[in-house]
This record gives sequence, C-alpha cells and structure tokens, in this order.
Amino acid sequence: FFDNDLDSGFAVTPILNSHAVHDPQTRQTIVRLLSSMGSAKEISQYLKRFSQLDAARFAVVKVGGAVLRDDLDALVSSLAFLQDVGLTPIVIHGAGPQLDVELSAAGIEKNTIDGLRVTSPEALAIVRRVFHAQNLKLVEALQAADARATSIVSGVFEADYLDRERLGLVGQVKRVDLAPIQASLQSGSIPVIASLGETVGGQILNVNADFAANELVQVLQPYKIVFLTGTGGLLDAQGRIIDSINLSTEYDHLMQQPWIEGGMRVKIEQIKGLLEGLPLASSVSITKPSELAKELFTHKGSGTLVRR
Ligand code: X2W
Repeated sequence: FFDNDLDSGFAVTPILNSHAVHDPQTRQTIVRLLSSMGSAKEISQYLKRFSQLDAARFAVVKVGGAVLRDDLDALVSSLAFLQDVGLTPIVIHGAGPQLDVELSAAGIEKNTIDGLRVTSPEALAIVRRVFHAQNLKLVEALQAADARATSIVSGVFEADYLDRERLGLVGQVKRVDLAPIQASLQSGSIPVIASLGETVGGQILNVNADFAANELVQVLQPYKIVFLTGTGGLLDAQGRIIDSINLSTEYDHLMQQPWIEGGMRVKIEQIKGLLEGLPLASSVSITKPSELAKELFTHKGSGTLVRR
C-alpha cells in the first residue's frame, strides 16, 4: 500500500510553531497546568522542543468517529489547549460509527471487505453528507471553545479506485496536496481534515481514515503521530491497556493471540506499515483525548506506544 509513488508538494516555507512558549511567564503557566502529569522539567523540555519544530512537522492526530461521538468535549479541550500554548496539531478524522447508523437508517446494509466499506453510489451520497457533518461538528465545537480551526473536506487526497469491482467507490490515496493544510497552519488554525478522496476526474471516493492518516504521515513525517480511539490504547486479553509494543520482537507473537480482535489486528498491521515508511526511531501513540497532553508532554506518556 505504501509503495505507490506518493508525490507531494512539500517544498513550502516552514512555518515555525508559535513563540508563545518562549515567554517565561506563559511557560510557567503551562507547566503549572500540566503539573499533575509530570515534572516541570520534562514538560518544559517537550514544550521547547515542539515550539522549535516546523508547524507541519509537530503532530498528526487521527480521530476515530467513535471519539467524535463519545468524547467530543475532551477532544475539543485537548486540542484547544495545544493551540493556547502555541502548538497546532493536524487533525484527520473518520466517521465509521456515524456512517453505520446513517447508512442503516437509509436501508443500506453494511458490507465490508478486510475492514473496508463497500461503497455504492447511493451509499457515497450518505458518506459525503456524514463526513461533512462530522467535520463541521468538530470545527464548530472547537470554535465554540475559542479555538481556531479550518474545515478541510476536499483538495488534500488525490485518490484512485482501490478495487472498483469489489469495493465500489472506495479510494486509495495517490497524492497528498498539502496546500490547504499549509494555508490553515499559516494562520495558526487547526486543520481538520475529512478522509474523503477525489480522482483526477473529480469523482469523490470513500477513504478509510486510518489509511488517509497513514498517507499524510508519510508525506509530513511529523514528530508525533497520535491515534485517538474510544478505548484509549490497545487492549490485552483482560481488557487492560498495553503500555508499549515493540513490533520487531512482538509482532508475530501478538498476531497469533486468539484474544486480539479483528479491528485491533487491522490497526496493528496498519501501524506496522506506517512505521516502515518512517525513520527507525519513530513511534505511534494510541491514546484517548483526555490524555493527549500527558502523551505529548511526559516521558511516561499515555495509552499504548507502538515502536518498530
Ligand atoms: C471508512 C471511512 C470512515 C472511517 C468507512 O466507510 O467506515 C472505508 O471503509 P473511523 O471512525 O476512523 O473508522 N471508509 C473505505 O474510517 O472512520
């Protein structure tokens, strides 16, 4: 999947993250706000490091549809907090559970192949509507919390049919256009991106949000890659969150475990593919919205850390 010749226009002027955190007083306030999570020293270190990054290289945060449904308030306050401290994450979201509901209400039966939704022309009309509605819901909630956010529902993912015969109007990303994202970052506004693609001919396609996030990550190579999920991490047989997974030593063993359910299996496979396109030291964090700051600003982090 990652071998397709991704082409990107990443020759843009870097936009540094805001200098707000260089102001000692602001920094002190932030450290105090986060003091329950970690030591002042580590929090300061992370703040400093993040503020020196090109804004497009700070963080890609993938938000599952379940989080938009169940945990919107925590999501909004976590993202707004980052903006308050001068950091702008790039947000890409799905809408899986919402699509299940709306398609079913329209009498369209759910059919997936390898976790991908078979999408007919009738289904696509609903997919588009639901993606737009979920995107606006998040953007408006951010704005209501005094955060600046930009709705991006097209123009980022140029796609091709993944398997038109079997899947219908489902896309595979061919090219990522960063221009809309850069424009948003330029004004310090959080880009909120829906995972819809379009062909060169203008046909809109349904793209799995994890796949779209992966493609975005390959192009941006951000410092932090965070998947926000309903569970807040990968769960073991007892339903407890697994602290960390080292794929180089644990992948085969993990995939053989009978308790790993289908969705998680797909997720681990996807993350493995994603990490293979990144420098060896990269990692992916899976956590929940209320623990995003802890994940970003402490050594211990939160949720599950997946390494190569
Ligand atoms: C996904 C897009 C939504 C998605 C779907 O139709 O469900 C395909 O399967 P979550 O909430 O992140 O799972 N697309 C092709 O991925 O949303």
